[in-house]
Amino acid sequence: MRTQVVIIGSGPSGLLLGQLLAKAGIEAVILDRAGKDYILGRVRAGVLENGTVGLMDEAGAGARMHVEGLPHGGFSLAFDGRDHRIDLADLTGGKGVMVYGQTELTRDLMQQREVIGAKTIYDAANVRPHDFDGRSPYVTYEAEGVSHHIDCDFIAGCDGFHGVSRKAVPEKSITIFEKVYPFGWLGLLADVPPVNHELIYANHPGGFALCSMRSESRSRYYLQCALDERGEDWSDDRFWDELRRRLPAHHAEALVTGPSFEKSIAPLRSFVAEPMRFGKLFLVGDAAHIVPPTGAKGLNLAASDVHYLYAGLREYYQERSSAGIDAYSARALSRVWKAVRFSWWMTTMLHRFPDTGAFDQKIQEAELDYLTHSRAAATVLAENYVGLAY
Ligand code: RFL
Ligand code: PHB
Repeated sequence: MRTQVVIIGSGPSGLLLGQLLAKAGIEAVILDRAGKDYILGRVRAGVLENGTVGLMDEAGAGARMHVEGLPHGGFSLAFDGRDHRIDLADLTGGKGVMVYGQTELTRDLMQQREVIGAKTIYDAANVRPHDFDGRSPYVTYEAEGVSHHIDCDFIAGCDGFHGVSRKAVPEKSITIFEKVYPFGWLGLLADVPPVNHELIYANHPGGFALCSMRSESRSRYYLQCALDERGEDWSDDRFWDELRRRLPAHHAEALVTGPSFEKSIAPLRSFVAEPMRFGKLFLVGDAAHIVPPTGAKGLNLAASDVHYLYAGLREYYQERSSAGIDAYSARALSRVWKAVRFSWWMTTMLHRFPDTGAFDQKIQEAELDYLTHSRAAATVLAENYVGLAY
């Protein structure tokens, strides 16, 4: 088989790239080691920047998001028993974010891919990129015990943090930057109305808490937890009690609880692999970088990578110019590092670290106080939260 671009990974970055390339008349085959239901069963991000919304529209997959997504013009920082609203719209000249689950975004992209009849191979085993440093790259995989081989012009590694693309690059050609945080997030999903119409990021002596949502009737809540804790140790009652404790009293009283249908723990890390291009192989999204979820940037960074790569590939095929693909890594990384910094800063400001001393605690309190009393400081937060320009 031959195609123009092989995309490894059918998560949001692979699907978005595939859809945009198809719109530009560029043929791509997507390979994923998992099945469709497994991919759609993963509960992850929930906040989309305007740029991500725009790319979904450009991909022809934005219709349901505009009906069911919840546009938000602000969020709350809760500390010291009180709420402090960050008015995103006022601080950024009318911008905001869209609350729409990654699962739904992925479902919409998969559906559009079916509509246009583009090829996706699920449950592909032993997917391997080859010869991306040479002239004739190709990808091999196995399906139902049979080996396959796809020749292509380019390979897009959209296969997430644990994927095969980054690992296929010789160690000496790649530089890794990493920071692991000494805690995780315990997430819970339940069909109860959200405690507040906007998100609440809470800093509390007992640890960080986040109140988010998926719809008017489905809530997504998170609690900072120790790394050695297990989801099974947290009954629903224990989770709700702890969440109430970490919220200002008026929210704690208003919290509607109910049975959860998803509960999982995610470790927090910052990770960047440089560069993001190796000959004809491009790393995209989580395959190249991970951020702690505190800034809601993971999925949005995957989308901005796709934007730069798509622009480069379109230029290559339509204008016979390699300028865009040559600039891909530098362009993407420049935006990635700003989001890595923002996510690290939000994480540092809002969580309790096991080794936080009295001095660090005072600095955290001063930072939150400054942020909620200085328009200049709040503007810096808002501008990053809604997403920096591409
Ligand atoms: P994905 O979504 O991980 O998709 C990668 C796809 O590649 C496939 N794959 C392979 N296919 C073939 N061969 C292989 N060897 C393969 N290895 C993997 C996988 O099956 C999968 O389908 O990466 P992508 O597309 O770059 O998208 C990135 C986003 O998913 C990610 O940035 C966010 O979800 C990160 N993230 C969060 N981001 C936020 O903005 N807010 C959040 O609340 C949030 N929560 C999370 C998260 C990521 C988590 N992870 C990675 C475990 C919570 C969790 C638990
Ligand atoms: C979510 O809704 O899952 C969510 C929202 C904001 C974040 C992280 C996760 O910062």
